Amino acid sequence: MRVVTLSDGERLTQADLNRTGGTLPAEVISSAEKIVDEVRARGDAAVREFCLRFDGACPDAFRVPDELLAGAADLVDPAFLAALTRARDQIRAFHERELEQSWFTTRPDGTLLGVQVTPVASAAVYVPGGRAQYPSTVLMDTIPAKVAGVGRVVMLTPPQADGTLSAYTLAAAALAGVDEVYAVGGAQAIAAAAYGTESVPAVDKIVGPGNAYVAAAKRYVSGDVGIDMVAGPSEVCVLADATADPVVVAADLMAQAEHDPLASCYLVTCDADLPDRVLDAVGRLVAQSPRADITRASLDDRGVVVVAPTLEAAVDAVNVIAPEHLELHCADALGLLGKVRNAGAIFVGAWSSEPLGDYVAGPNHTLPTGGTARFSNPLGVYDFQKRSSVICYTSEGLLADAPAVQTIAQSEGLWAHALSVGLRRRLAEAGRERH
Ligand code: HSO
Ligand code: ZN
Repeated sequence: MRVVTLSDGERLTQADLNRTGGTLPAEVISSAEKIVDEVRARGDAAVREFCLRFDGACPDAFRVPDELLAGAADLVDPAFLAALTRARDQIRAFHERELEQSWFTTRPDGTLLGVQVTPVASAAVYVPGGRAQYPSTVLMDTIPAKVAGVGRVVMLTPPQADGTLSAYTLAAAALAGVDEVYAVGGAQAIAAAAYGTESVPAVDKIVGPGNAYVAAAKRYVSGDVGIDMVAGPSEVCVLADATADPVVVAADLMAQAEHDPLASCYLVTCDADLPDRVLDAVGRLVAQSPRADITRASLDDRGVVVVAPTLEAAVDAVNVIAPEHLELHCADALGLLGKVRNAGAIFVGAWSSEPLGDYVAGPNHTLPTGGTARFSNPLGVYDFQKRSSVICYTSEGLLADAPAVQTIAQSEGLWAHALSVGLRRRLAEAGRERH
């Protein structure tokens, strides 16, 4: 891990961070866009070609039969099913609290104003295949859609080498309430969900993580279809003072590093002795990890230790990093919470291990990465809900507001705007005289 030591009054800068993992290479962008264009033009035939080229296998029919989906739970370990059921119930209970309700208000003249909240009609959940196949992500991406009331939730995921899908992914899909599953992955899956093909339905919103091609394709189709975010590699930032347990901190950094050689781990501390103790512990623990190579690559190439002169300066550094996950290992962790401005998820206190949030706590684990926590949110029910403004005037309300409309319309030179309310104004005045 690279060490950055801040002097008094010095602030962490973006240049101090090794953040390149989220940038999409130009070749990836251009080939993802070509794939999308081909699928949009030629439908299933193009999807089939890309499936064979990239996955080496293509099922006869992309749609997984409902019987396979329904029967998947019988094929997996009962302990896994019980754990996933616990996770499902807690994720659902948390997300139910996010449901936004329609609201209406009336003015004294009877005019009704408000917001009508409606779920998107259909959504696609993209689930990566290969090394990064996570049943937990199936739950995290599907449950908020179902809680929002999305009628049709389809899941797209690349087939395994034999053309089938893993029973674990299918069991998670069934448990989460996915309506239809398609064994299609990559940029071709995003294109199919965005524009529709003979066998894959077009949807209104596409969510879920994926490789660089999937990310580039999502960015390309966004606008024609809604997307959640363009997710980059995973990140954790541990903010620790002298009370932190170096072995626990080491384990938590490694829990993120083992995801991906491109994952970024940050240790921010105001205790100059802590980093060496944490790195010693990492050295001992990593030797036992079956994922030692990935873990070391991530920590060596992308890990950054920030030593700040005070706790305040350390918190400021955290806000500059704006990490996907933040853990607070400090004496007054809860007291620091209000000082954290930028983080996707905040794990407060030493008991709050980040993997609790990955799997079972309830909040979503699809989170803003690469510093985008400055302006974006965890995936939530609100990603599947949209709002329509509602405006319902009475004649009294019209009479009250018409003069202002006419004045503004005149200044904008929009004659028919003034006419539209002017006509009604005369009708309302006539009605008023009749009473
Ligand atoms: N930490 C990952 C989510 C995950 N971890 C899935 C395990 N499985 C990104 O938030
Ligand atoms: Zn994780």
